[in-house]
Order: sequence, then structure tokens, then C-alpha cells
Amino acid sequence: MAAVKGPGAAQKHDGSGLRIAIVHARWNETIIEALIGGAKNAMLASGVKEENIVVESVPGSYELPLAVQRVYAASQIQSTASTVAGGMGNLASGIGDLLGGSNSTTDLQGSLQPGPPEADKKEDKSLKHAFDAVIAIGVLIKGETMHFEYIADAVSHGLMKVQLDSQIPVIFGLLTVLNLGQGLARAGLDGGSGKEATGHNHGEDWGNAAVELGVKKKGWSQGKIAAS
Ligand code: RBF
Repeated sequence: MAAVKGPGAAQKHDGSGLRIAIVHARWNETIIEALIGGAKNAMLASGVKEENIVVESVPGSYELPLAVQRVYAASQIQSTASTVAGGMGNLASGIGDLLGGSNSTTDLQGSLQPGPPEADKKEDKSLKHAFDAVIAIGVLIKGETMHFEYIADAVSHGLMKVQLDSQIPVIFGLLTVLNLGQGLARAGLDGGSGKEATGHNHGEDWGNAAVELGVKKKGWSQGKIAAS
């Protein structure tokens, strides 16, 4: 039966080729941690590799829009740098071949291949392309002043602006709740934070949304609509 409320059953998408960032505020930490856990679990279940989930934090929710924008920009820089580094590596090994093979110890080859010997290098299997989606997570709990309204409004508009300006999916993981209990319930922490915890963790929906939008955005960029 179709769901009356909520996002319904998550669509199945293969997230194994995706690189996704979580940018989160640190206010209301218990709830934040549960939401991050929920988002990560959902992404891992869709095939996103642990090493391709990058987590960055900022003090409070008000900082989220700029941080999302800059973290995405940083991933674009990494993407370009790794392409250039790959090109240099190929150039260096080509010169190495010309100089007499991979055992050559000439200064020229050495200067083009800095860093530790192959055996000492840890293999970095993480993807290096720009993030396919960014999840912004924050928890705003209404207090006695007007801060809640101002921050909620600014962050919502800020995140939408970043999403449209940067043309990347920015998943809206901002809880705006009237009290702590409402926040705990939406992080699946009804009844406590241990095994007795119950309730729906909205972080899972955000993880699923990031995978779905990441996969669909790749398709849209290639002119594919409603791949079925
Ligand atoms: N940040 C949050 O992420 N959640 C909150 O509930 C929250 N409440 C705040 C209440 C007040 C009165 C103030 C001054 C700040 C609050 N912040 C909260 C922090 C805010 O998002 C931001 O980090 C700071 O204002 C610094 O720019």
C-alpha cells in the first residue's frame, strides 16, 4: 500500500560510484550523531563505499550554507589536482622508460616522482571526483528568543541557494523542532540512545535521498531522463 505520510519506500539505486559529503553542525550533538549514523548506514546499504563518504563539521547550523559551498569547491580542486597528478605520473614513468626503465635512479626521474617508495605507500582507493551530493545536517531547537526563526530561515534559503548556484544536490538535513523530545524522536532516539531506542531516524531518508539524487544527477548530466 502506498505510504500516506513520509517519503515512502526508498528507491533502489547503485551508489558504488558515488562520492558524498556530510557537512554537519555540532549543536545538539547526541541527535546530530544519530542522524549522521542513519545517513551513513543508508548510503552504505546502497553500495556507497565508506572511504567515499567524507564528513566535515562546523559549530552551528548558521555556518552550514557557506561550509557546504566551500567543501564542494574543495572537492572540485581535489578532482582537478588528482587529474593533473595522474598526468604527471604518466609523464614521469614515460620519461623513466626513455631513461632506461623503472630502475633508473637519475635525478630527472627522481624529481618527477617524489614521495615514499612504492612498498611504503598506503593504497588510497577513494574516489577523487567532485562530490555527487552533499548532505547538510543541523538541529535547531526552539528557545525563548527569536534566534530559531532567523537561523532556520537563513539556513533553509542559504542551502537552496548553494544547491541551485552550484548545481549539485544539497540534501536538507535540518531539523527544526520545538523541543528536545521532538528532536530525539526524529533521530530514532525515542526511549533512549541504546538498544532500547525506537522511532524513525530521518538521517536514513537523507542518505537515501543523497544516493538517489547523486545517481539521477549523473544521468541528467548525460541527457538521460527517468532511466528505468
Ligand atoms: N545552532 C544550531 O545548530 N542549533 C541551535 O539550536 C542553535 N541555537 C542557537 C541559539 C542562540 C541563542 C544562538 C546565539 C546560537 C544558536 N546556534 C544554534 C548557533 C548558530 O547556528 C551559530 O553557530 C552561531 O550563531 C555562530 O554563527
